[in-house]
Amino acid sequence: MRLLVTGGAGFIGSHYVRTLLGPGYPGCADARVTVLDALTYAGRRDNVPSAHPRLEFVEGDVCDRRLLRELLPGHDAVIHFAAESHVDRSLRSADPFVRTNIGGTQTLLSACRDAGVERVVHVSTDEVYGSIERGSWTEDSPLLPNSPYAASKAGADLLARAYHQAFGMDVSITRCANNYGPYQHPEKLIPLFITHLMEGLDLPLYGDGRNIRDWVHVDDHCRAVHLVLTQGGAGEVYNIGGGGERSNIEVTEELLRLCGADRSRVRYVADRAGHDRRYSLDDSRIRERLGYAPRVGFASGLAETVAWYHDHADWWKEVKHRAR
Ligand code: NAD
Ligand code: TDX
Repeated sequence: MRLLVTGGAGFIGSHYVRTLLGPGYPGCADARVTVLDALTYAGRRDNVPSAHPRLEFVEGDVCDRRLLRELLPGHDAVIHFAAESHVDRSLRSADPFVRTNIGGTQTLLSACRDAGVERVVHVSTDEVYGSIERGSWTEDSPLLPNSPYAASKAGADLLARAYHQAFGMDVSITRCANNYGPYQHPEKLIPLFITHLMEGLDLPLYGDGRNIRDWVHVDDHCRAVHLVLTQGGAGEVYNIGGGGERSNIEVTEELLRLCGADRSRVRYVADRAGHDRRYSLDDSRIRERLGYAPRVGFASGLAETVAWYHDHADWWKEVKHRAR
């Protein structure tokens, strides 16, 4: 099997690639991987091996139709992780989000169709559904995004759906909850707070800190994406949950405990514009049809993540200070 992984130098894409080239996934021990990544502020070449007999790394843009035309032939499937991924950045400037998330997805889908690469997994997010006070979103819930990031991902989802409906392409869509784990950019809540604690800085908690997210370890997310790649239905959408709903203040308190700090380090700051109150997914479809269940408990996953950032200060310092 030969796979093209877009965004394979980012947090989740690189975890998927390292797993494919390392321990592997069932039935994919010999998979050859092409990573296509533009190496924006969020991507790092050394998040994946510098040389590996089954890896080809291409620095390039998913909006580059000519490059895709050259690259795609010979691949069996595409796993599309590449995106602008941070909500706060999308509130400051939405243009790169529309360009990469909507424009890039359209260019990729169209190039796949031209090249006869019909199997595509489009990696999306629970944020496309918007906020939910009670209950959980199913795959049939309406898309009601509340940030430019979420709106751009919803647009990409609709394009992915349309390529299946209109052209019969074998496209599946995944919508996962909040990820955490090693190699996550320190702009996101968990690594930002871990690294701030290590640097002696206060923790900026937005609003009243009671917004709720469901946390999924990146290893569980990637395993679910791979299940969808190998067993998912054409045109199907799969929610991926973690069973770990927590308020931001609860996550913060757990991080303070793991890092040996106290609540005096928390600083309540102005709320994020349009801040979604709660995300919650009903992921019974992927559990019942594909046998998915998260394996990493939040307490142990978070403790391992804190330990990883403690052991990899060179990695995050470079990433954190380059992004400013
Ligand atoms: P990330 O920001 O860490 O990585 C994104 C990668 O895409 C980077 O390597 C970047 O260089 C690359 N990229 C950006 N623009 C590109 C372009 N135009 N062409 C080629 N490459 C480009 O993001 P992440 O957290 O790893 O998220 C990966 C995917 O998973 C995204 O599609 C995101 O929407 C989705 N997702 C993320 C989460 C989460 O909690 N992080 C949850 C659910 C879904
Ligand atoms: O400094 C902060 N203070 C704070 O209170 C930051 C960065 C975040 N927060 C809050 C906002 C959210 O309620 O923490 C929560 C998590 O924030 P982020 O880490 O920015 O994640 P979120 O906005 O929930 O989006 C994430 O999950 C879904 C990813 O960034 C998306 O790519 C993914 O689609």
